[in-house]
Amino acid sequence: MKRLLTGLQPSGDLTLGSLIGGIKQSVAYQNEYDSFIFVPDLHAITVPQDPTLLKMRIKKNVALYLACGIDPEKNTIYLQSENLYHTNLSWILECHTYMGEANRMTQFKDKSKNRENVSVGLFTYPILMAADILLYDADFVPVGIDQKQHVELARDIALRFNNKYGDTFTMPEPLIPKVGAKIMDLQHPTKKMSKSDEDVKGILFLLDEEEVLRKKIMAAVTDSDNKVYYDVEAKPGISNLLTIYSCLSNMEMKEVEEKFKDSNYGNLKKEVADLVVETFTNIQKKYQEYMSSGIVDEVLNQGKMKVQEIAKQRFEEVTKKLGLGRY
Ligand code: AQP
Repeated sequence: MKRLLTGLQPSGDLTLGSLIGGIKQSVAYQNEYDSFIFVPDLHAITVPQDPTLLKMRIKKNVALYLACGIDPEKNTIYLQSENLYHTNLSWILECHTYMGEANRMTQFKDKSKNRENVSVGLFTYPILMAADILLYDADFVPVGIDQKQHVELARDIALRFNNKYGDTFTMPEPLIPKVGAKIMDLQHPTKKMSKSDEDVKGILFLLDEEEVLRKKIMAAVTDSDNKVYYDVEAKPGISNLLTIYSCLSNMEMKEVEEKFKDSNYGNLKKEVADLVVETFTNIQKKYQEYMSSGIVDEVLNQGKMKVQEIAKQRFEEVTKKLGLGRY
């Protein structure tokens, strides 16, 4: 069975973008693939974090994975920092990555913009992501379009390593949704909706209350021609709302455009808000149940044992090939 792997960093509360770009794809494929989903807490500390909030978000992430439909019977669920092989392998991969390759990562350029004291960890983050993927022989990695480049870097490093030391790593492939590969900020529709942005007016958090969700959607930035159709260049705000509707209703974009072709912007926003509220309310109910049960620790304990065993074997194979150690 092919393996699929995904993770959503607890750098902020999960958003509609996290749901559509990451979790939804894993849910859709969990019957077909051996699915791994983890909490990349080591990635979160590439930018400053409040330790109390971070600890809280780790649990919230897992409860939200389950509430969004990740089945613990069909998925291996684990916490990155509980398996030290991720960072150990990352170092080895760093030593097989060229500066030029790392320098090309556009997400680093975006995330380091307007930020003081950027950490080296933020720069090398894609290499840790390569270790996350290559440690477990992942065949597929569901990602939004912004992370495609990171999966390609993992492929390049894997190929280089395999060529030099013999067949070791599986070549991963990015799985990018046809629609919704980039959900945009409602206030800045040419910018990705990101969970750690300080201005939260354009971000739909999975745990936002109904009133807040409706307010944010009704205030979404659009344009002035009052015609509803999909055109990302000319109408980024409206196209984003249509994308959200298409992803949450599972309707093709053509059908969504047809449905709203005679609507004004107010009606479109109201229908998007209704659908978002319905989706999020269901998730929130389940989330509360999972948070108050012991299931989060249960699944993380099970996942930890399983992945440590797999990672140990892979890491020992790698160190042997490199000539590290005494035996
Ligand atoms: N807005 C989005 N649209 C589509 N996909 C998205 N993803 C995140 N936001 C969107 C996808 O979700 C997966 C997990 O991403 P992540 O949380 O580990 O990292 P990220 O891409 O850095 O997400 P954020 O929200 O932008 O986090 P911060 O603010 O901390 O940088 C990935 O596949 C991602 O593409």
